[in-house]
Amino acid sequence: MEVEVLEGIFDANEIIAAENRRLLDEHGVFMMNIMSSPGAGKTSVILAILEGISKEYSCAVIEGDIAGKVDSERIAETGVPAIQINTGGSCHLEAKQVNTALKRLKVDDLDVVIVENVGNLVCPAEFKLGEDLKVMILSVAEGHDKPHKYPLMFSESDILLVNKIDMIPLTDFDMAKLKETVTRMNPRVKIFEISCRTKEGVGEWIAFLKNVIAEKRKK
Ligand SMILES: Nc1nc2c(ncn2[C@@H]2O[C@H](COP(=O)(O)OP(=O)(O)OP(=O)(O)O)[C@@H](O)[C@H]2O)c(=O)[nH]1
Ligand SMILES: [Mg+2]
Repeated sequence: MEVEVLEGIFDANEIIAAENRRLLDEHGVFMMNIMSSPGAGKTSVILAILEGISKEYSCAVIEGDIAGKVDSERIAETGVPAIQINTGGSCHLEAKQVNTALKRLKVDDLDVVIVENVGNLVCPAEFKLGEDLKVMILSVAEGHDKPHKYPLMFSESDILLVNKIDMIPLTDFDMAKLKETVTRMNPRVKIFEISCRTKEGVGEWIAFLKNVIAEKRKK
């Protein structure tokens, strides 16, 4: 009899990610995985998304953090259900944690699930969760050289949100250089320049997202 070998945690994770995907597809639910370094603006972007779509779609948020429930409390204040996962030291979310959260959230009542991954530019890029869309955020204060240092995150993401553009005058951030590097690494990536503070560019990003969600729900 042949013995099946799972190549460590990555294969095991992919099997559960595929199960998450099946569960979401069965119920026509769209799930996005939001990733960035700590403080680049994940929770701010999620609040902006909820403001833009939660009247039209029934949404829920899964918050991943090493500790605490600060972010899930910020989401819950808006009236949108939020589940906090504390990884207890691990620097990324895994598919099995998301699977547990999805079962608690009762996906048949939902249209959109937004996952805020743990703040980190390395590990979250390696673990599929079963998402429809991988969204990464880079804030301008982090510098335009980050794709050279964290290539997997930039090449795996479907969307790059360059956040905090209101702060550009205070930095030496070079948008043209960033875009050139990222599109060389990942020609299919779609880039939006936004500020969650001034709301510049946010409308364009939300309009794009609404189209992507509507496309999935048509299927
Ligand atoms: N100036 C400016 N500040 C912003 C912008 N977006 C977010 N911030 C601020 O940046 C800080 C971090 O934002 P969060 O949304 O909490 O970032 P996060 O990525 O969720 O942080 P962690 O969950 O801790 O990794 C907060 O003080 C926000 O108010 C922006 O576009 N411009
Ligand atoms: Mg956050």
